[in-house]
This record gives sequence, structure tokens and C-alpha cells, in this order.
Amino acid sequence: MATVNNPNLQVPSSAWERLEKGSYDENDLWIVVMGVTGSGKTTFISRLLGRELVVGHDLESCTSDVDFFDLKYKGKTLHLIDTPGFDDTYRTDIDILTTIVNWLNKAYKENLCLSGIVYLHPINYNRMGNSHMKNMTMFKKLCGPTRLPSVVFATTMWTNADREIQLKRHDELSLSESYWGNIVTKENVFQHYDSAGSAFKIIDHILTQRAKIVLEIQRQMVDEGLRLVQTSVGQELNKELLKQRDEFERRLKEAERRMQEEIAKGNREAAEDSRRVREEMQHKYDIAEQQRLQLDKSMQALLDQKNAELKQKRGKKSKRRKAAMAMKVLGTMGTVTAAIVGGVLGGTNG
Ligand SMILES: Nc1nc2c(ncn2[C@@H]2O[C@H](COP(=O)(O)OP(=O)(O)OP(=O)(O)O)[C@@H](O)[C@H]2O)c(=O)[nH]1
Ligand SMILES: [Mg+2]
Repeated sequence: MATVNNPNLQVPSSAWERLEKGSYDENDLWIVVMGVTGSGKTTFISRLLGRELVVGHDLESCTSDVDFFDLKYKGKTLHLIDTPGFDDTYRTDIDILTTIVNWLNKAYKENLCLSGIVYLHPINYNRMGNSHMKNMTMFKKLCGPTRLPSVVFATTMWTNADREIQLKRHDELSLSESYWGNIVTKENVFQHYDSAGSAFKIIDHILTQRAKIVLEIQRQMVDEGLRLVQTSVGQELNKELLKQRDEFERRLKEAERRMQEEIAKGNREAAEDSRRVREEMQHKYDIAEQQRLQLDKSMQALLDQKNAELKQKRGKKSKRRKAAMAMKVLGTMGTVTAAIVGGVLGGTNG
């Protein structure tokens, strides 16, 4: 979890705490920063805050949970939300997706709508490798097919040396339908130059939109009651995990075949190498399979919880209805009794 360097500054409270405590105002703005690991999400937030946050300087992922940072800007409170990217060093994709989705859904249930999303992409990557494609595809599935003006795509890590090549790449990424072209327009594509000015330009764009975003994942899970595995992003992750699993299985079988060959040839060392590869592939295969099971199970738990809440609500409603019915019956009985008594008394009197 990213923590603030300066001990005098307040360490951000966790995602859940913030919602549980209700420590926000309904006019506050919520802006999520997403992107692949190392794309500069935490650095982007630290430029806005004007103070240093702990960022990653090596190949390992740094931010591992959903973190919050508050900023007073133009008379409003902005909650900047830092998220972990997929393909994290320490956490599985299903863990990351569940963390992000749980928070988004909880916020939506509390009537908190996002004002904007900033998706960062490092321009110095010369090709869209697996990680980048996966992050982008998952993000698109999370948002849904509609173009949202307050969803910003910004490129980071610009260098003077390869500027021409980077400009070409930036255009290709933002125009091509296979990348960002089908979800952004020219107005919400930015080149971010790692400065406060450049970061605030993006925030200003989001503030001008005055948007309240409802993401596809929120609609599908909260409104329609779908399980994660049934949603667009869940299906995408499931597809990705199946692909991974099949690839590990293929490599596992290949290592097994090679091991048998080396044993037959009497090459003990080579056989041992293949055995190690086989074990590694078996381990990776198991992890992919576990994630698929988790995808189904963890979301089943969420659905069960939602159904239990609904049942409780219905239970309360039906209790109220029964009480109202009882009151009505009592009321009618009272009127009938009064009429009979009145009649009897009237008869006696007459
Ligand atoms: N040159 C350059 N370096 C940057 C920029 N943004 C971030 N960095 C550096 O890139 C590294 C990774 O930045 P982070 O902000 O930790 O990236 P992140 O997206 O938060 O990474 P995770 O938390 O691991 O997902 C750090 O060394 C930053 O100083 C940028 O725009 N330009
Ligand atoms: Mg980070």
C-alpha cells in the first residue's frame, strides 16, 4: 500500500473505512486513476498533491490496494483514488479485480458516482505487450462500450530523445479502434508531462464535464444483480485465465515429454531440468485454475449477500404490511362492533 513519506501528513484511510465512516460530502468529486503497473499513477497523484508519495522504482509493483488522497481544489474536495494495475508482482488478477470492483459497487450502492477516470499509459513502451493489452481490455470492459467524456486517456513517461516516435505512437493508440479509438475522442486524450500543470489540465477537463459516471460493471452487478463471472469484465478475465491455463498445460505436457526422453537417454541433468519446468508449469496451471474458481465463488458470496439484504428488506416490508393489515382488520372489527353495539343499544333504547 502506498504510504505518505512525510510522517506529519495524514496516511490515507482504506477504501472501506472511507465509505463506512461516511467521511465525505455529497458534493465531493471522486476521480479514479488506473493503468498498468509502473505507468505513473501514484506519481500523477503526488504531482496534484504537491508532495511526494512512495512510488515504485524497480520492476516490482508498488500500490497494492485502493488508496485515497484528498485534495481541495477550486472550492471542492477531490478524492483521488489510486488503484493497483493488473499483472501485479504480488497479487493475482482476480484479487485486484475483486478489490476494485468491490469498492466501485459499494460506492455505487452509497449513491457515490465517479466524476472521472484517468487511465495512464507509459508512452516509452514500444509495443502493446500482454500486460498492456490485458489492462486496457479489462478497463474497457469495466467501463462499457459508451464513450465517456470524463474518462481520460493520458500518456506518461515522455522523453525528449524519441519524441517523434512517441508522438506517432500516441496518435496510433488514441485513434486506433483496437486500442483507445473506440472509447475516447480527441478532447479526452492527453499527453502528461509529469508536472503539476500538466496533471491539473486533466483535472480541469474532468471538472468541466460535471459528469456522474455509472460504469458497466456497476450497472451489471448492482442494478441487474449479475455475478462477476457473468459480467463483461468477469467474462474477459475468465477468457484470459482459460487461455493462460491452456498454455501452461501445453508447456507442462511438453516438459513431461522431454523429461521422459532425457530419462530414456540417461541424461539425468537434462531430465532434472525438464522436471523442474514441469513443476513450475503445474504450479502456474493450478494458480490459473484457482483464480477461475475464485472468480465464480467470491462473486457468488457477493450475490448471496445482496440476496440476503433484499430478503431482509422484503421481510421488513412484509412485516409492515402484516401490521398494517392487522390494524385494518382491527379497525374494521371496531367499526362492526360499534355498529352492533350501537344497534343493540339503539334497539334497547327504542
Ligand atoms: N520520466 C517519467 N517518470 C515517471 C513518470 N511517472 C512516473 N514516473 C516514474 O516511474 C516509476 C513508477 O511510478 P509509480 O507512480 O510508482 O507508478 P504506478 O503506476 O503507481 O505503479 P504501481 O503502484 O506499481 O501500479 C517511478 O520511478 C516514477 O518516478 C513520468 O511521467 N515520467
Ligand atoms: Mg502506485
